[in-house]
Amino acid sequence: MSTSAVGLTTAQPQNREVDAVVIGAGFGGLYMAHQLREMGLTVQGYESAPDVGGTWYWNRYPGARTDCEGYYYCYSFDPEMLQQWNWTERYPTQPEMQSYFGYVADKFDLRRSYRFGTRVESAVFDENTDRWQVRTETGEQTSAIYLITAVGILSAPNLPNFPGIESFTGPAYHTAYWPEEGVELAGKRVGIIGTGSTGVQAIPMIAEQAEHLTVFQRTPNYVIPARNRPVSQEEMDEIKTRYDEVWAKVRRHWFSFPFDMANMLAGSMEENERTRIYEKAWANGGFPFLFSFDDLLFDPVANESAAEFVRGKIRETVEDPAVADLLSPRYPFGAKRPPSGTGYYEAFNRDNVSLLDVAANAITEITPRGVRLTDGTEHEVDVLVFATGFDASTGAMTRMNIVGRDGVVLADKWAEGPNTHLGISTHGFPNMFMITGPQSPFTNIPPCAQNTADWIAEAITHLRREGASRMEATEAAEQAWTEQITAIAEQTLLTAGKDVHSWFTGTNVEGKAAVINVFFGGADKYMDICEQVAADNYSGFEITTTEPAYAN
Ligand code: NA7
Repeated sequence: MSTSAVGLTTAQPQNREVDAVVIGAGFGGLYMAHQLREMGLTVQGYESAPDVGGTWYWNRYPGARTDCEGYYYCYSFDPEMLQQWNWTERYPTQPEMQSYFGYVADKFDLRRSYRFGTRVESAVFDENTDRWQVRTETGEQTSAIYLITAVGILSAPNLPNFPGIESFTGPAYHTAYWPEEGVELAGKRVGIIGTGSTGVQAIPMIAEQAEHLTVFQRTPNYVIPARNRPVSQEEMDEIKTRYDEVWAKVRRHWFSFPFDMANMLAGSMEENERTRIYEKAWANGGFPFLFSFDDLLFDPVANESAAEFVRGKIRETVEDPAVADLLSPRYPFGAKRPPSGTGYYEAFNRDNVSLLDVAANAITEITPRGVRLTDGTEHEVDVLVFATGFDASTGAMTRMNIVGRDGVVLADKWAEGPNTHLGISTHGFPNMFMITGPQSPFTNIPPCAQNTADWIAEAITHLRREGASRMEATEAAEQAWTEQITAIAEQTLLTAGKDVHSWFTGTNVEGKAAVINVFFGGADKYMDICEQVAADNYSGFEITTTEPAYAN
């Protein structure tokens, strides 16, 4: 097969052969497709959304915006792009992210390699040909040597199985499938279930539009004020002069942020001084609050100081003490991913917002007119919003029918939790590479996704150079990686709230295996490990050099 054709147009015939199939047109997939094309491989991309953007295509709910600042929540691979693109707000909105993806896709002519509005139904490894047979829901079939999944950590929506959910007579939406044309909320009684990062962004916006908003809260969150603001051209121009430094810092940071570590410990600091530092971080806003001290995620005393600081802010902001108490988390700060909010706690001071505790008084059913709780009360709403999160990390992978060697189905293999080497490869699934896969770090995603795509591109180059037909994680390596990520997570407080539903541990989805899904050793260390593995001739991977499946 020729590898000289670069990219495929959407007019290609069915049942064709390509070098690589890339699933997903978000940060990971788009860059992977670009890289593979640059290497001279033929690429077919599939994306279920009608256009590029991945999670940013789908999440159009009111208030949807990034929690990371735009200037480092983006690609860094192209210096020209960094100089051309201007962010207009500190935390870009969904439409601004969508424009950014459109800009990137246009610049590198990436759409021609994708089939949009096309969901992959199955990918089956054919051991006779060493090729993946990929089938879409539209019946299209493509075979590829390499299968790269870039399906996102948080992309498979979680809709809890509430009895009676089908009976609701009004419009109901999961936030991840918010209609493009928007939803008319004015004059409506709206109910929202869920107060994670999504609910936290949506609640103040919906409260401004709806006649009444009822918030069904199961677990409160530690919400840090985002302090969003416009970014002036002067500020953008200044940022552009120091992008090299920005990316160098990102590479060295635990969560891929362009910040230095605090070099301060809250656990041993005198209280007044500690409070002064928290106040400063609170005024600055956003994720950096989490990094105001280096021990917040490790030392229970330090952690409680941050937790109590936030609880104090909630008491200061929320006028009704009972509501403030209900909004105050009791689990360790960071055990659930802390959201950034704009006017979140303030929204609960509005006359048209009410907060219900569905931990103490759980939702028993959705009725035709609203939501019924354990105490029998029915809360009537005209519109129901499910901000109930995602079957994170593994969901988007296991919902596809991926079948590896010996007929092993990925969903079965991972029934008790995922096991991978580096979050990139799993034993029994040769030449399948995952970007932001389970057991990879949860960080500022774009830099990490880009880094992993680079790693995969290098690995594929290595395979082709060696004339190798298969590469997959060894069983021993993935067992070691699984043990390592579990041990690391247990050293942090991120898993300390064992009773807290969290997508970090799979406990947010009913019936899902409760295991740690994320590498919490730091994105910087993770990238070091990946580099070392490559330098060690891909240690932990089995590379088979049999009859090549392609002519080089
Ligand atoms: P999250 O953070 O998983 O939040 C989901 C919310 O939905 C959370 O408040 C849940 O309560 C609530 N939920 C889920 N199931 C139920 C049931 N059965 N009853 C009541 N409440 C329920 O998802 P998000 O979309 O907000 O954010 C996901 C990530 O996207 C975020 O971390 C960012 O990285 C971007 P719970 O806390 O489980 O008690």
